[in-house]
Amino acid sequence: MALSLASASALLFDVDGTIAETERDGHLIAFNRAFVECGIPWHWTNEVYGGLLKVTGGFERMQAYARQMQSEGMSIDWDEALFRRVHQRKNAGYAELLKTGGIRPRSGFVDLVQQALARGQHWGVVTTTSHENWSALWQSAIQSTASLPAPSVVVCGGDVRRKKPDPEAYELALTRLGVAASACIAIEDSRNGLVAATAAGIPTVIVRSEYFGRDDFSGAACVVDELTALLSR
Ligand code: XBP
Ligand code: MG
Repeated sequence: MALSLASASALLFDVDGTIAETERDGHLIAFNRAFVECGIPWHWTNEVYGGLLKVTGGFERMQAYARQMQSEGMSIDWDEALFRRVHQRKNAGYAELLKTGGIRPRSGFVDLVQQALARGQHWGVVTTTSHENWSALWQSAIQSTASLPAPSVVVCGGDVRRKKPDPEAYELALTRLGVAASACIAIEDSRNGLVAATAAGIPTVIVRSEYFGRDDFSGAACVVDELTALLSR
């Protein structure tokens, strides 16, 4: 791997799929439970969800699915307030699932952050999920397994007007950190994340994840199967 993590000023991590595999055993289960609780006649299979993940943001994902249903002649009345409630229920259910301890950081994540801190580097989080979901993951899955100092910067979906693949979230992280794009390394798992980070000028490492392993990663500085492969680089 030509890219050296050691010379970077900051490592910027995506969350879902990168820090932890949160989708299949977290968000997907919580979405389906929320649909039942709110009387929405939807059930997303693993396969359907895999396709829907091309849309970043859980609320936007529901909107995209409603449009898809409509185009297939299954008319769904899009009631914004109702779907906001569904999304809130999904997020509450996601936080409950995290408390049961079934989701853990990906192998190598904690070591990678500790290595960065030992080198005097910053670590940060740039995600399209919400602060609420990031906090739930941080408290239930990360702080409970390792004592890590909080990230120097956290940019979430609610902080930006345009979510990934738009570079806005990464640009905001660079501004808040006061660090040049070329001095950072982004660690992402999806094509959308790669496009967002590289459009902000940040060299990007891809770690393959459950749903995005076969995405087109051209433009990535390198692609690895696990975060452990980045240790000592
Ligand atoms: C992942 C996402 C998120 C989660 C759900 O983005 O697209 O939308 O699936 O989160 P990233 P919300 O990998 O960039 O973190 O329901 O809170 O949007
Ligand atoms: Mg991701």
